[in-house]
Amino acid sequence: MAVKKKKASHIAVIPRYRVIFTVCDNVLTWYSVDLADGGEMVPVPHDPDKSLLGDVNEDGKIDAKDASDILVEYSKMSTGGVSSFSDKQKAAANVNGDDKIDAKDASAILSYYSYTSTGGKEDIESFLKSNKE
Ligand SMILES: [Ca+2]
Ligand SMILES: [Ca+2]
Repeated sequence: MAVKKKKASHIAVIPRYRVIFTVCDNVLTWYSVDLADGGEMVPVPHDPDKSLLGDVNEDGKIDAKDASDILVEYSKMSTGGVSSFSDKQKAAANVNGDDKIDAKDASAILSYYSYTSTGGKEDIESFLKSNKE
């Protein structure tokens, strides 16, 4: 029996980061693309079940959009609404590691975002650790 070639159902290109995501049978694969090197796609080892802490909307960046998604989710939950986050998004959203997704997580993401936009290089986990009050 011939093996059917699987087609990726989603391809997202994030030029700024030179990253391409493909989703094939619900498996997310990241490729880093070296534009200086003829645009060759190199798969990046990535565990599809592991979420990037703070990246709630899964676009590869931690920024104000993620914080705003958290606030929307938080207000939904606090008015008895149904969560629209996947388990992966919940894990990414709970940046301070308690068992709630709330305004504290959004504010931690915003501080981290302002840190990286002013040239901060630490990842969010070390950033939060060194900024714990
Ligand atoms: Ca994001
Ligand atoms: Ca939390």
